[in-house]
Amino acid sequence: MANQNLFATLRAAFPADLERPAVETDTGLVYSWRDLDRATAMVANLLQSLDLPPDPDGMPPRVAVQVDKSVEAMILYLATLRAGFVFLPLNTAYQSGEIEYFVGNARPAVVVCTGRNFPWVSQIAFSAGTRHVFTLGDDRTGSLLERAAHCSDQQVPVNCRADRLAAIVYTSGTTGRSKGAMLSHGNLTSNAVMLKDYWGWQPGDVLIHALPIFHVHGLFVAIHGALLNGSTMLWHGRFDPQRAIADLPRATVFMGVPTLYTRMLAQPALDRAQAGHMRLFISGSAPLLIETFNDWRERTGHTILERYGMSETIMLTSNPYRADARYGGQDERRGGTVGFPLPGVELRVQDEAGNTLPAGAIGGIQVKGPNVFAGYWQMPEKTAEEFTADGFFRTGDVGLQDARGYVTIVGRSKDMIISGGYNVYPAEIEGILNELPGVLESAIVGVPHPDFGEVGVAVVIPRPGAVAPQPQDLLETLRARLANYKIPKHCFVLAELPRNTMGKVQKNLLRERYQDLFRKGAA
Ligand code: MLC
Ligand code: AMP
Repeated sequence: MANQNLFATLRAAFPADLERPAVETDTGLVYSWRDLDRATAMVANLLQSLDLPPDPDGMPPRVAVQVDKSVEAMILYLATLRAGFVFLPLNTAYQSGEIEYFVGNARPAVVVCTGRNFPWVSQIAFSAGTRHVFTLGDDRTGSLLERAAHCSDQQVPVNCRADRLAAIVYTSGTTGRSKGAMLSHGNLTSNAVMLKDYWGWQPGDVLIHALPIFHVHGLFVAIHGALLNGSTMLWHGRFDPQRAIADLPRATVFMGVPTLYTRMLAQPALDRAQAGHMRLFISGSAPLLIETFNDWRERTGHTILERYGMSETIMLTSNPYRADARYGGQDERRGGTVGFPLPGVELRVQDEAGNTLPAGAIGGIQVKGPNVFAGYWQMPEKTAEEFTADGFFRTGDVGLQDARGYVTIVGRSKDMIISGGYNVYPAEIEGILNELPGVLESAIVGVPHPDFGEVGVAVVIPRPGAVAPQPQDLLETLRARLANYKIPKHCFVLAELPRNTMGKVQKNLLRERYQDLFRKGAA
């Protein structure tokens, strides 16, 4: 049986001429395919030399990584796959309380962090029993590379089966703490191989990589796509709309969350000539407004291809790249929809009683396929809750599939805000606010925002008789405890929350009340 290690599949797709550029960075560095091969071998050898034992139940050791975006951070990801260990990416915005939870929950054998965060991250890691903490800067500094420099640049990718765990991606829950979605080599490989065909990757494609690499979109969809096609990546350390537009004439593929598209549209330099060399613009992770879809077509002549996915499933649906007989030959990218279930993905819409609904009816979206994760890390009861008896995963998204097969997402049954492509869970923030002195209760709701699509607004009710808390103080306290994108963009202190006759907080009324708070010109 061939090796099912994802790295082996990616490596087999490297071009024959390893001296060609694989990555060109916005700081002027060029990495050849040979550089990627050698560097991933060296880091894989370093990880293997640590003699990390598997868990008693056979789970491979985890490598938890909270570092700034860099090519070396990508190399660390690929090396972890290569060595047969489990990659655990962590958003750089996470604060100590959040990191403490992830490290305590996943019990990584290795933690890699930035030099500036080493004092507190290493303390958390060592207290949780992690034996190895390395540093990695975005300027090729740190103990990880220093140690790897002494390792051989030859390494045979660890032989593994498709169901071997490759990555754990934490996604927050509506209640309780974050859950680690366990993705296997088979989940990642099947999705990547299918997308290469579906999105028509072709020789000569060049990808602008401008997304963070600690979530599914930038880490898996973008990187796997380029590597599997032997395509050069133009690597942007952080998204800068001017730089992205300036690179369009050298590129053919761009992937972004909707905020990236609206920020580029705000630049006068974006026009048809500048985008003339491009083949494909892909959007996902959050709803793309029809205005953005239309404005983009008008300004650039390109129709954005919107797709839909999740940490638990990687990519699920996509608008067509070209007419495909399997989908009735449709080639229209329809704004406001997320397209067809991808090849191999079964998708159905069910009501709460578990009846599968006909075309056009709105209900809960459920999915099944080789891309769907095995379950949540050490949370069998949460896993069982999210799967139906016949093995479909409940996405928590609400939508419909029309008679032609196009899927439209109309809402979410999960109480979640998507802000600039990041998920924010109200329960996590409310839980902190409710514990603060002077606070009786609170509610976080998502409202429209011109830049981030949606942002959180906090409504706080003071405890009777206590000194009413000041909104700025509450926000400051949250800032010290949570990743910055989770901080509500506004805080109101009110006398009471609207409730229905059952006593349930009516978040819909709060959303209505504040829906114009950030409308252009109203903020
Ligand atoms: C930054 N800020 C945000 C924010 N990003 N606020 C709300 N939502 C966000 N997403 C705030 C910071 O808190 C800070 O506020 C200020 O903006 C400046 O921070 P920054 O880091 O300099 O911001 P910027 O670089 O402009 O980042 C914006 C962004 C970034 C849109 C480029 O958020 C981003 O890269 N988003 C992409 C997320 C992504 O990759 N999602 C994929 C998930 S995978 P202050 O007050 O502290 O100054 C997934 C599955 C799938 O969903 O289908 O793909
Ligand atoms: P995450 O948990 O970060 O993987 O986020 C997954 C969620 O992002 C999905 O459950 C959807 O709610 C949302 N999402 C992803 N792509 C789209 C899209 N194209 N349109 C609307 N929502 C999306």
